[in-house]
Amino acid sequence: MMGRIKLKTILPLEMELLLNKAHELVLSSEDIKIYSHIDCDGISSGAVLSSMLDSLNKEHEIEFISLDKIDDLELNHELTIFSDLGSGQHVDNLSSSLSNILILDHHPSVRSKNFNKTKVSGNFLEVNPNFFGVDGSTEICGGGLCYLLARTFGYSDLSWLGVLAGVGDMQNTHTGKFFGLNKFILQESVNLGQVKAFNDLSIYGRQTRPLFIALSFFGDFPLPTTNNKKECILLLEELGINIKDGDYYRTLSDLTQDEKQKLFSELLKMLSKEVPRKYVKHIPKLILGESYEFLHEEPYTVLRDASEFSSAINACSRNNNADVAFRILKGNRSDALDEMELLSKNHRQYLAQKIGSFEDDVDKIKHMSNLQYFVDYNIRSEVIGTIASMVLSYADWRKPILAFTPVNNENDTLKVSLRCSRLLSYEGIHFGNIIKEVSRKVGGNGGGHSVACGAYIPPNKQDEFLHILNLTLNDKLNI
Ligand SMILES: [Mn+2]
Repeated sequence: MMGRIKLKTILPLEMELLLNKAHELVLSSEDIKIYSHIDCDGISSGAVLSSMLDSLNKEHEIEFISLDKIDDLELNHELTIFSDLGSGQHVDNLSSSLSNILILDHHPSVRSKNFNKTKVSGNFLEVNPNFFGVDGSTEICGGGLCYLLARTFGYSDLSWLGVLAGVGDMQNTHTGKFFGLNKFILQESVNLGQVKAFNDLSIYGRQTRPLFIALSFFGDFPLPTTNNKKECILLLEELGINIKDGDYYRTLSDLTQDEKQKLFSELLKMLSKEVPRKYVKHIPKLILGESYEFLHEEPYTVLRDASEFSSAINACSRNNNADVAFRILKGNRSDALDEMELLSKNHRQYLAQKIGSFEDDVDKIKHMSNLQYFVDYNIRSEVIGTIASMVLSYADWRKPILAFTPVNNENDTLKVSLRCSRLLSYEGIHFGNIIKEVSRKVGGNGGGHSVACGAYIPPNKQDEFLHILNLTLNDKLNI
């Protein structure tokens, strides 16, 4: 299925040398602290590093943090590792002669490759793929980098975590599959029999959601089936696809190849009707993609499918329980799993309740010429992006949607999340880069992916931010 890749053909030599230095630094340290990002990629990164250090019998502590906490850290361990964060921050300012610093991050760095380390006390090692022409948004994520380090110690069995991290970080979103170093890591986990990779319909909920429900959430823009389970049941009946098998509702993973083919053709027809002709060529990318199954996990659980697994991890982290996800990633399949189920259930209920308010009142969404937005101070900032994605299905898919909510009760910072249909990005627009520029202009900071990104801005700058963004998008949105 996959063309074989040799690591040495895709891993730049300089990066390999840096990883070897990182290897030495870890080996020579006895007292280690890890700070990792509090999202799926960051928690997976932490799980890789912690498992690696366990195997090496190295004392270590781990903490999952958000980016705004970094400036206030005090480093007092022999070695401090920053994973999935650190590059975008001036952690070099935190250095002290007591602590060496290792950064394993794939985000754009505030430093250059040839950063002058003379002002830094102690060792300072930054492993960042972007320094070496490897794209940190599509070719490797934080978890992947941590895996490459673990691999230098021979721990190939952690490769599945690199796959999960990549999915969680949306590294495969644009093309529907992994390539570069991500593909290499995938290949290793496939060879070990940990992961099965296959092309499939990209309908979320492959293992755990009844198909007719999964289908009702499908689509980058509203379809007759969107948020309409009755229509979904009718559609499946028309296609001759049974909804149930005995007493059980069938999931996408139960469908035969023939049934999937029928559903694919139907979705292709439905979606193509909804978009301007020049976008029709992109439609298959919205319906099909590579999917990843963890073969050591039970079928019909959220752990079996990589995108369901990463959502469950996000449900933990967004409810301040990164530790639960971390324990599961390190192998706990008992109490942590129960906790995750409960968190996921509460998370879904919370989302449903918040979305309900948009069903009742579509006027909550305000429209400008090139964008649409809503402000809801009752939505927790950790989930505002998730809600924005869901609200997009009630809004105009031709424009991005933005959502505003305060970061905390002090009301000193406003969080903005932006989401849009992938179709917009296929024509070359990258909202992560745009929001970075615009937020900077109003004294904030931001960034992210082409179709999912965000920013933090001063609370009194909302209107100015919207105005500048709207202007910036003139001539860019030509859908
Ligand atoms: Mn990441």
